[in-house]
Amino acid sequence: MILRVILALLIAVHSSCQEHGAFKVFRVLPTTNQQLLQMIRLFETADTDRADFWHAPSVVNGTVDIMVAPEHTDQFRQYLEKHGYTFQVAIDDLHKLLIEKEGNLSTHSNDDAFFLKRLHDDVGFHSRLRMGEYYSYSVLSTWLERIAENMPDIAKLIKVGTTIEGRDILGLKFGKDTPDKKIVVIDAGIHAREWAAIHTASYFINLIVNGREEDPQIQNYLDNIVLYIIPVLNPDGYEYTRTDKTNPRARMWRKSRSPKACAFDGVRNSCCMGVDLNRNFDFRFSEIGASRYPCSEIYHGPSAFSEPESKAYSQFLTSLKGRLEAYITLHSYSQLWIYSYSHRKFTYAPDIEETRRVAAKAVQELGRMYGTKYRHGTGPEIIYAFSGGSTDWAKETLKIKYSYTIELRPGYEGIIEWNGFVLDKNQLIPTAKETWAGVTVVLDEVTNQWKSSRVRESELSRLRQEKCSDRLPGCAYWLQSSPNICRFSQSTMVRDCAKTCNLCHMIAV
Ligand code: 0X9
Ligand code: ZN
Repeated sequence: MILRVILALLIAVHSSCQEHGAFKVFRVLPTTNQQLLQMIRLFETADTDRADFWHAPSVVNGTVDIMVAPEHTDQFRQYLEKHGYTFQVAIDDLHKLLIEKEGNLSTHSNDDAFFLKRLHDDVGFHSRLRMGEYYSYSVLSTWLERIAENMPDIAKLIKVGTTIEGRDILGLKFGKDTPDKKIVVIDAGIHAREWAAIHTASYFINLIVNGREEDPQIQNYLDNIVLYIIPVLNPDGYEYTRTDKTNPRARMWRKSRSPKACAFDGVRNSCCMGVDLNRNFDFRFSEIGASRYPCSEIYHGPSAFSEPESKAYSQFLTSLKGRLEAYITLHSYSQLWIYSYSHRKFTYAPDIEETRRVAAKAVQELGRMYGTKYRHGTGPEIIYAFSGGSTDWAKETLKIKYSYTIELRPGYEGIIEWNGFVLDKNQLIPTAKETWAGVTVVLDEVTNQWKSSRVRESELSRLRQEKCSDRLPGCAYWLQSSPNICRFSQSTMVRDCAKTCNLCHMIAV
């Protein structure tokens, strides 16, 4: 019933209004359970073109941010009033705000040709990209390529896969790979409009490449772990958000750019492009917090891993199985450090205590820098439930120890100077810096655990060596007359001639 009312309302709104006024962002506060359920229903069924949820409904008295197109704002306001919602207009004219905050980004200083030339010509500086700016995917890709070409000792270019529009999903692999080292993967930009996350991942790359000589901590990571950074997982979507940067419809695109799919929503057949890639992973696919309607911004796609981007990424992560110790995916916004599982409250992996301990420490470190307040917890406990996300899939399938989703600035508690996805440019570098401070907690854990396991290993083998002796007196003679005996009869020789055969390490101490 509620669903039909909402649909009828949206259709009436659509047909009776013309393009006028401004895109607005409403901040709604569901104060009753019924209002919350109504908001959740709207979230799961609404056509992005009309009501685009920036911050999804979670709990009673928890804020919901909704971008509404100009032709629907009056009716949406009436709808909220009619149902007794508490609300305010958080952004009155999004188009104007985008011109103010991001409009100048298309000037010469960010021009592709200019930057590509600079990356080619500027000997010695090919690795340096000015931070605090947004770049096209082609500039970012060329930058990654230049780094790999010029610093083969520390970075290798990796290709995760190819998008539906044919772009390469690129990343860098840092640190010398040896089979015993642990691996950490960091990505960003699975959601196209979350530019602050893409900037943050780029900042990490810049920091490692250009800051490693002054920073022993970075050198320590390069020596002891293998770190992959993939700054834009959804480059088609990202490029789409850049096609018309001050037009909210383009700039606020979230999904991939897969071809149109259609579904009958009870009233009409609607067809739209794109899949929410963070609903397309094979973890309780389509169960909760995801939509089967292609026009929804949380459309999960026709089946798990139906999309080339998520499929390729899952294969890439799977290829690291066994050594992949931490996986961190950067999103915006809400200032949250989230761990598994997302589909149901109080549902955890067996190592939840450790997961929580490191998250708490990371949030504390992050906050130490500028006082930014983060909360940590599982999705349904601190934000909302959903399924089909990358970190849950990674946690369950690959048994990764530390699997985290980080929602960067801004939070959603204040409204002064709050612009949602349009993060003020002067907040970009501080956001990246504080996030790095949090991420280093995870990197330190992985590095230190690996180091101490190596110390333990060498200590054990010393002990074994000390305590190890031959059980039988004829060992030396047997080895002399049959030089391969230790290898060919290994189990017997471990038992009887461990010392002579140099097999002490195989004896449990
Ligand atoms: O909904 C998502 O895919 C993510 N949030 S975002 O606003 N960036 O779209 C992740 C949500 C975090 N996890 C849970 N809610 N469980
Ligand atoms: Zn996101």
